[in-house]
Amino acid sequence: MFLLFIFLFPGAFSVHAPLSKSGQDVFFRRVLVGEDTNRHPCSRKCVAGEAPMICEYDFTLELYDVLSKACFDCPNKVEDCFLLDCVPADGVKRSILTVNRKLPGPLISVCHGDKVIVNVENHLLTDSTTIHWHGQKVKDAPYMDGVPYISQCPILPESSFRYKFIAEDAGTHLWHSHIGLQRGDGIFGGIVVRSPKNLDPHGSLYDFDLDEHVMVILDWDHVSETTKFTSHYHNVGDGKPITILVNGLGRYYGGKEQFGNLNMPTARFTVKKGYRYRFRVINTGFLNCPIDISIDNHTLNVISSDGYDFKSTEADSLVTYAGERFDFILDANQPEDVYWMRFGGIMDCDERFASAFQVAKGKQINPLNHGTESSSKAFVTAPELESLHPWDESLKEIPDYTYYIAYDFYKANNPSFYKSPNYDFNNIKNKDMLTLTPQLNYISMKLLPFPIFSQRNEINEDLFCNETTLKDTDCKNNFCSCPHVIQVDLNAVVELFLIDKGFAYDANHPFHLHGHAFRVVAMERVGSDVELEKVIEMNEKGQIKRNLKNAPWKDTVTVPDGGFTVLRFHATNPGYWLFHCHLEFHAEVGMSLVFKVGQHADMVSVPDNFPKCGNYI
Ligand SMILES: *[C@@H]1O[C@H](CO)[C@@H](O)[C@H](O)[C@H]1NC(C)=O
Ligand SMILES: *[C@@H]1O[C@H](CO)[C@@H](O)[C@H](O)[C@H]1NC(C)=O
Ligand SMILES: [Cu+2]
Repeated sequence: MFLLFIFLFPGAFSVHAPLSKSGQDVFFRRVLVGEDTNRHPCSRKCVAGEAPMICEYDFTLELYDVLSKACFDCPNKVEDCFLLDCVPADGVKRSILTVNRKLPGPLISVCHGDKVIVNVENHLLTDSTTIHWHGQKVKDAPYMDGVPYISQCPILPESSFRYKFIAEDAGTHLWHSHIGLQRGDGIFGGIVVRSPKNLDPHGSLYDFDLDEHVMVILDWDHVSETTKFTSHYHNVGDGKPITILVNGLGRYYGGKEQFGNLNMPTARFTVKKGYRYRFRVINTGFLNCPIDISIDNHTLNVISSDGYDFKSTEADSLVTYAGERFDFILDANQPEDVYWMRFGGIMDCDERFASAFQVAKGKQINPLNHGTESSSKAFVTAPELESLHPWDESLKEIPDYTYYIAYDFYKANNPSFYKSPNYDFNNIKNKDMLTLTPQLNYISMKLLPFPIFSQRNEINEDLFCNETTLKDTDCKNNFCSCPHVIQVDLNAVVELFLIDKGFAYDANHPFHLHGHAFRVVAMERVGSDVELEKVIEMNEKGQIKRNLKNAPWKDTVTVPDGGFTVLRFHATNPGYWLFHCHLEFHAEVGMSLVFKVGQHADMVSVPDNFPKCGNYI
């Protein structure tokens, strides 16, 4: 639904004072008390040639609740909704997980090259955790990538872990828990890595780039994600969120019994007439609910995605998928007034907010289920966004590897959902109780019980699987689940075909690659469904049109249902890197695989005292 105002009030905007130049690394620590009013010293004007800072944050993970004691009279007294530690959400009480009793958690706002330190303290009582820095390649320290059983062991309850990485990837990013179902319950926040404005190719297009214009969007429900998950996979529950939150605020339009919640405050962004503002959008959705964003009486001048710039592209609306980030410029050129910003759920989003949304007219960027096959001028698809970054080897004519990764929801007798002989897949008479399994090349990912990067000396490669090792196994008819690892040589250029066969339902899977960004060179919808063989044939006959000139860089991308997206990445970061659907309900049932880039000898060594784990027999 439509949750925001833009206020065009003269003077109602703030500019941060640049910090004094220190000349050296300065060590700052975020004070927990009063952090809402005290900006972290690292959130500063970024100036070319200034020394990087060390930016430390404390993250305390806890079980928490919407409209807790800290909220006093919220929403009857709206100011109370903004008290420290009050999580108002959409005004419906439920159990949540938080970092520092905030939703979203703290924003990490730093300059390019700063060193980020995050002290994670896990007080989740029974859950372990890890935090992933989505968009940062952590090249110097791949064991800081925050993926359980790949880069590190889970951080146990009542334990702590200190993450350290260099903010080497400028742009709009996010951090989130990478374990189980914690992200959708609240363990997430934004990361903004700024470059000096005079080095930004779009620097002359905007006047302000403020932390208060960062927008974190999350689909939302009134039960915990675990409840939603078990009811979906073991019962008749759907996977549709009932509303969305923008910067932790929202309204539920669910009927009379919820009427009081129409008083809930929504996110508001203040701008001053006559100036141009850079907005940074982060979609951290966990369900299959892409969000279409538009602003009444304004256009969006979209300039970058996932930290990479492209030619500025003016549009009436912008679609974002889970895990994606987009930056746009808002020109406050309209009369002073309050304008709604509209967030339309355009897929498996609850009818109550999907139906309230009118399909935006005009030009749309990153549309759902469209590729370059459409000649409509109304759509700008990802490969048509013209990168401003120079041509590089990833766009060479012939890649070193081509992999086809085809997927769909399959009628697999998956022991996670069924049990033979009592209620095996074929015994289920009630169609509503049938759960199909999303798989990549008919394989469900099963991780090893120890982290394959940090404990790589313990790996027995015979346990890894892929299409080659399974060539004599009938995974179409027998459920296959194993550590799915694809090996590529260091510095190779890899072309990936992601094929959404689209026979089962109309779904949408945004894919995210760790450790690398990729170029989106092609995207096409073939039909309402498509077989892998058809796409291979199209490729072999030279029928696939690639943008090898200036395809945009991204790290998360959509694939049209019944079509494909073609990615190119230059495998320059040695390690084990997860590649997965960014919908939590899919990733957690195995819709992922791992790229092993280079050999163990190429990989960064792990600190001696790095935590270890594994089975005890
Ligand atoms: C916004 O656009 C609508 C529809 O074109 C128009 O009726 C309205 O007056 C505009 N609002 C302002 C404040 O200009
Ligand atoms: C499949 O896995 C095996 C065993 O780890 C490995 O030797 C082989 O290179 C892998 N194949 C591909 C295509 O990555
Ligand atoms: Cu998915």
